[in-house]
Amino acid sequence: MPRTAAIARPSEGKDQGSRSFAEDVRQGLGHSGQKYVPCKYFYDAVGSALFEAITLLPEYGLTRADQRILTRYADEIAAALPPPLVVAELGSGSAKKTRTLLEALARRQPTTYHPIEISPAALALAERELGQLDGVSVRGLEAEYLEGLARAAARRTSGERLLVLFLGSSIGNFNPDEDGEFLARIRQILEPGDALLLGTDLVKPVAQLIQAYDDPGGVSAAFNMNLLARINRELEADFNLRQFEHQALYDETAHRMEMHLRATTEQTVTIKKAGLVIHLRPGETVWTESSHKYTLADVVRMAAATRFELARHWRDEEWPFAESLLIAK
Ligand code: AVJ
Repeated sequence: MPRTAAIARPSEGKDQGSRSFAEDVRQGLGHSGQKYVPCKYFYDAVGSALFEAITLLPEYGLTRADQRILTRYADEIAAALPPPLVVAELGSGSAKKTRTLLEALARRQPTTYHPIEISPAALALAERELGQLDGVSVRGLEAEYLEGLARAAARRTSGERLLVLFLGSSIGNFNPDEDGEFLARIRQILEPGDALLLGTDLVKPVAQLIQAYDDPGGVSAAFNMNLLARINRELEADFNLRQFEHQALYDETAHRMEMHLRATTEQTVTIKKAGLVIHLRPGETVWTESSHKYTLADVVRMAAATRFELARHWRDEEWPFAESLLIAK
């Protein structure tokens, strides 16, 4: 779906697969207002490894909460979904947290699992992580979310239902409206009776969120900063990383964590392969990620607006997080 060039926010961007890294950087950094880069570009081999490290941080409780729900309720989730079932996961990453659910499904009958990833490094991890499981055949798809999902849907045989996993609150990377729009586009690919298991990080105290996105050891900072390093490597740019700092802030009105890279000095940067020269004022930021936080009411509203029925949900209390099972109507 076309988005206007005037959007001065870093859209999640994962479905603009037709546009290249150079073109997206050219648009986002060449923007006359707030500069931005779509967050999907975090995930090169270095960025994917740094994200895996973030998931291990004591301050970043999100992944463990997601994992606890999937482990604790794997059998309940499976019981809500009649076989035969094919599983497709949007942005599987290493797929570590998907294991227990696949095991629960495969105990009933052999299950095909399609991890969908733009990062070949992450896809290789997923294949290694789950390729050995009894009763699970892993068929990875290196693709953007919706393109991969369409391919997974096309491969199923008649009678098989599709279970789409969109875990880890990656939906939070979309701007408001775009999240519902994205669910609607998933729904278009699905048949009635197919399902979507949607992970959403819930609103929680600001101090807890800031720690999670700005851990004292600097792993989140390195993850964010790697985006500039990647632009240097792949687009022949000359960002001096030492003249930037990581910034994580919470917009209380929008329920949104934001990550920025803040120029500490005035500077001029050339990004050769994007055909771009930019000037940054001291204190000016490049907006690199939005991570929206939800209430259950938000999930109910999104489901209702997109021809899904919210069948069940499970919550983690230690780190407020919800897993919602949506059935296509
Ligand atoms: C993978 C998008 C869910 O927003 O929490 C972690 C990515 N960014 N630390 C998130 C991320 C900074 C993460 N998601």
